[in-house]
Amino acid sequence: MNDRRKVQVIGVPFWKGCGRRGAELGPKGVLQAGLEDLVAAAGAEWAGSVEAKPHVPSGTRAEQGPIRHLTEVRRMASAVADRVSRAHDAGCFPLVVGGDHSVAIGSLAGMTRRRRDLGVVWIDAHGDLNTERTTPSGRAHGIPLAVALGQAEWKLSALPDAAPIRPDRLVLVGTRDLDPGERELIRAEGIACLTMRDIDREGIEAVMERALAIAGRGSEGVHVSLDMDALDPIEAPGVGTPVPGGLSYREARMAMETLAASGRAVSMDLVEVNPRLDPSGRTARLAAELAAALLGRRLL
Ligand code: B3U
Ligand code: MN
Ligand code: MN
Repeated sequence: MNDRRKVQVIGVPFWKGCGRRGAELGPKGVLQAGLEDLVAAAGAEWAGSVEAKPHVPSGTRAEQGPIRHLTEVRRMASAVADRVSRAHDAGCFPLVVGGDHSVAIGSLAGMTRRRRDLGVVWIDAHGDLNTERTTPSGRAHGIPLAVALGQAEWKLSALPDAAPIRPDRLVLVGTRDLDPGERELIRAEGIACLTMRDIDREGIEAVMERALAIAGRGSEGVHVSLDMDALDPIEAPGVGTPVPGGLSYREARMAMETLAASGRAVSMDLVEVNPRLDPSGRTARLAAELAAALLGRRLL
C-alpha cells in the first residue's frame, strides 16, 4: 500500500441491503466527522470523494425472491465496482464508505478485476456468509462473502471481469454471531475464523498478524472490510445490528495499525455506520479515525 497513499473515497449512500433506513447517511456522517483532515494528518494524500449511486428507474417494483431489493443491490454493486476499479487504475487506494455491507460486493468485484490474487480480511461481528438458501433475514448485507466466494447463486463473476475470491485467502476477524448455514460453509471451505475468543486469548496484535499471514499468503494485496459492528456497541452504538462483546476502541485501533504497518492493504470498506441510531456522532467519528489509522504512519 505504501506506493498507494493517495486515497480516493467512494461514498455509497445505500441502505437497502440492511433494510433499515439511516445507513445511507453513513458517507456524509463519516465525511462530516473529519475524514479528510484525519487522513491528511495520517500522512496520506486525499484524492477526493465521489459518490456511487445506482440508477434506479422510476416505477421499479419490489421483486419476489429470497433477497430483498436484489435488483437495486445489483445495480449498486455494479456502480461501486466501476468506481473502485477506476480508482485503482488511477493509482489510488479505494476507500469505500457505506452504506450497509452489501456495498462490499461492489468493492470486491472492482478489486478482483485488477488483482486476481486479492486476500481479504473481514472484520465483523457477523460472518456475512449466508446464501439465498440460508439467509434468515433476506437482507443482502448478510451475503456478500458467499457471493464473493462463488457459493451463492448470485456470483461475483456476474459483474464484468470480476473473479471469485479464494477461501484460503479470506480471514474473518472479531466474529461472534454466526448462523447455522454460515458455520457449515466455514467448515466446508476451511475458512479462517478468528473469533472474539481468539482475540481474548491471544491479543489483537497476534490475531492480526495471523490474519495477515493467511490473507497475504501468495497475494500482493489485501482488501480490508471493516464492519463497524465488529466494535463493541458501547464504543460504536450507531450500527443496525449491534452484538455485545466486541472490539474495544484500542483493539480496533491496534488492528488498523497492525494492518498499516504490514503495508499490504490495498483497499478498504468502512460500512454499517447508521448516524440515525447515534445522534452523538461518535460511531462516524470512530469510523473515520480507524480508516485514517489504516492509512497512516506511526506517530513516532
Ligand atoms: N447473519 C444475519 C444477521 C446479519 C448479517 N450481517 C448483519 N447482520 N449486519 C443475516 O441477516 O444474514
Ligand atoms: Mn457485515
Ligand atoms: Mn456485521
